[in-house]
Amino acid sequence: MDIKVEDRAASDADAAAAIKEAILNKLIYSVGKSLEAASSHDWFVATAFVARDRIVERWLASIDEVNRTGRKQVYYLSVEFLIGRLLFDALTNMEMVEPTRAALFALGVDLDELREVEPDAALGNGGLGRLAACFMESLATLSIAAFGYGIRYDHGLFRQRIKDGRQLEYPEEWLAFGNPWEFQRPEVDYEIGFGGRIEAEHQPDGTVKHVWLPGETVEAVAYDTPIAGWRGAHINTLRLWSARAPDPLRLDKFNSGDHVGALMDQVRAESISKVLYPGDTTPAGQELRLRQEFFFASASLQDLVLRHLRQHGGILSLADKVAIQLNDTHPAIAVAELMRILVDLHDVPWRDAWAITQATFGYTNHTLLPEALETWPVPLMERLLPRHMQIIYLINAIHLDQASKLADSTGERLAAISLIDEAHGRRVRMGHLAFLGSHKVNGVSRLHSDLLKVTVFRELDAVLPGRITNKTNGVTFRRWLKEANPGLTSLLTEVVGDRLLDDARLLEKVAAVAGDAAFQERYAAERRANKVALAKLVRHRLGIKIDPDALFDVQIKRIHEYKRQILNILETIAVYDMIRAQPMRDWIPRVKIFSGKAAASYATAKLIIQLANDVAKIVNADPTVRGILKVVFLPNYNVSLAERIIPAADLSEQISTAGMEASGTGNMKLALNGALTIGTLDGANVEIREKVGADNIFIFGLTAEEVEAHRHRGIDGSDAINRSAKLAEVLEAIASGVFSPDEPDRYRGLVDILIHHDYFMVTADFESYYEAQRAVFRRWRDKRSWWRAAALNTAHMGWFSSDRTIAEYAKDIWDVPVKPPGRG
Ligand code: 7GP
Repeated sequence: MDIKVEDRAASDADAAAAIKEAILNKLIYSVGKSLEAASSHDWFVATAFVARDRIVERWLASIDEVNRTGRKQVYYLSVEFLIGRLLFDALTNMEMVEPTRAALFALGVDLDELREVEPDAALGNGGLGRLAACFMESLATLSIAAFGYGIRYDHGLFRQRIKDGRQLEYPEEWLAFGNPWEFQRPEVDYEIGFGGRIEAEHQPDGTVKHVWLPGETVEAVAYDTPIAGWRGAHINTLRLWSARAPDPLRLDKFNSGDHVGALMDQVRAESISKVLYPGDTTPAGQELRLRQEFFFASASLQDLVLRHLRQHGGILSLADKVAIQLNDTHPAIAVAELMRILVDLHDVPWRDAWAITQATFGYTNHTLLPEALETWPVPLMERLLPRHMQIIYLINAIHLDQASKLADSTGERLAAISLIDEAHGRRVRMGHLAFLGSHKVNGVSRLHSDLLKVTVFRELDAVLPGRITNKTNGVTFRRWLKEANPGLTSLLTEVVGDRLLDDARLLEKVAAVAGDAAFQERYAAERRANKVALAKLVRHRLGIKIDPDALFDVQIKRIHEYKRQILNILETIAVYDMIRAQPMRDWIPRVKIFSGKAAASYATAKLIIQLANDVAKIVNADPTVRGILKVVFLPNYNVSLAERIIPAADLSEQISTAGMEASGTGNMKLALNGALTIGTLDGANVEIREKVGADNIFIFGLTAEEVEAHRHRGIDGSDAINRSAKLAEVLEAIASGVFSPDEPDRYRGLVDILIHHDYFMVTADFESYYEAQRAVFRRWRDKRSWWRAAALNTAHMGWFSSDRTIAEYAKDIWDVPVKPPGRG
């Protein structure tokens, strides 16, 4: 053993001993438990506190440094932060995993067991929320001074259970046992107004000052979670707002015997931060949603303006020192709120205020789906936010006036770019407001950004050219490579060196060994270990036995018609039929793995879940396909489950209708971990193909342009079905109740949609998808070729690190410097 190694061993042992002491201390004095009485949860909390202490030391130093230098700060406003579990994020980025493992081991506790005890913070639905979480990590890693601002929902995304094949929703309770990562800041508390009236005060200089007198106020209280960057280089804050009533109860009512009525105001106020995405099918639900959005946008702006004034004195320098990114339209009301703060509260002239606002905001769009582009009824806005509605009218008047002076202006164009949609009962277009109030608007993949210019923002782009730009998404490799797949990460580190997570582009070096038999063997061995672990999980949760040597074919994401889980199910059934027809052929054993949640009110998506489960039931019970085909629907998809499935996936299903998936980020996580992609030319798949090479990805189906043309001709699926006997047979089986013998008509409606109203082009793409799957099989038979392709996927995915994405935002949108991570 050379001296250096000995030294390191000694210092590791010292580190472990120190952590052990610290954990014991926390267990006794902060958790209040003895060694003997401690539950796994107690050990988890004690360990989290130890990691948090280390983070806090650097956090305070980071805050101090930012204050001292007065450098520009980035504020990321998002109604979703899908952060998941934080223990391994904290330990990994503070480089404490191994000593902590050793320390706990010495105490008779298994770190991996503690990992499972932590609730999964599901403060988001899907891609948009997880992206915000990856961005927070990369912002800290690149030492950008940043805050994440969002809502501290008491209940995150619902817990999904599957009963008789159907999705049931249950409230999620991530806070039931407390949250060791956060700091409540009762002193950081802002008043948020709603309703009321506006007084116009005429000033001596002839101007009019508007004073908003809200009819109702709610308090926003801050809860801070420190977010550590890689190697603990810099620590930022995730500040989530919780709603409180100004008065905890009406004592007069209470004493007069109305015990429930006394709490009404409190219940009404606190409902704002009660649940993520309250159902908005009712007017009351819509109003609550708008209240949530204004609540967190206003609290965040009040907070950052106050910080700016303390640090820099005057409000006029705001745009030099502050960049605010709007994560989709949910925080878009912030544009009007900042104008109100500047004009009404700080007496900034309108034109200057507008220049500051535009220079400060950037807006990221995450979807082209028209139904997801928010609009609010004008009457609701007028009632809830009367002053903001006035401001929106004024912004709009100036905007339309300028546009009307352009040479090619038409009435049609003005109607299209107006902040008010007059065609659907007068609604405020929040996407347009975000667009106008920002200096840059970005899509999240190249294709998506290009499509923005010809679809939802076509007219605005014509009037305000150059504002739309692209920032292709990325994912943090600390979580999605190292934490999720430590075995593969060590192997890769051997090849590229231990700066892998500092500079993801180093992964390119893996390409040189991708064809090497010895390397492939080790790569495959890591995959197999992950598949064995997933098989164990499936067995444990569902009682289904799956073969780790089968091809794991994985589709994990929200359930939505455009994501086309149904296409995957149709192919499954087609293959199932073929195997039954010729059971003795040399079939490739395959496990189809589905996981994902459907929005509670989205009936078709829920029916698709049921179909997947019904098919699973029939297939898994059929002795003819035993050992060849299994179908698994893993309930309650969340970040932690993704961390288990992704490293075990062989094939990644990214099969959305082209032109509909803004980017996708699961596609990146899976390819990074060496799954080969089967996908359409949609979202970031296009760029993934460019990076990994067309030979190492299975592309099929209509392009976005072809989908457009096809839809123009009509969306009846009959022709496609008539051309494919396989497809016709599969649809007939589903429609006639083969998979729902207890209710033969269950899927007739679903099949009718495919036949007569196939907006998502399932039937049009079926044959080409089916053929692509056969190409997958052929490649799988040639294991050398498969593993080479898998390794090349890993090698070429470095560009999809969220460090790269964030560095681009920093340079092109926020104008802040980045400091790449690394030792020293
Ligand atoms: C998602 C997009 O569907 C996905 O393609 C993208 O990768 C992700 O955002 C991150 O950019 N959108 C949402 O999650 C969402 O809620 C509605 O969009 C606003």
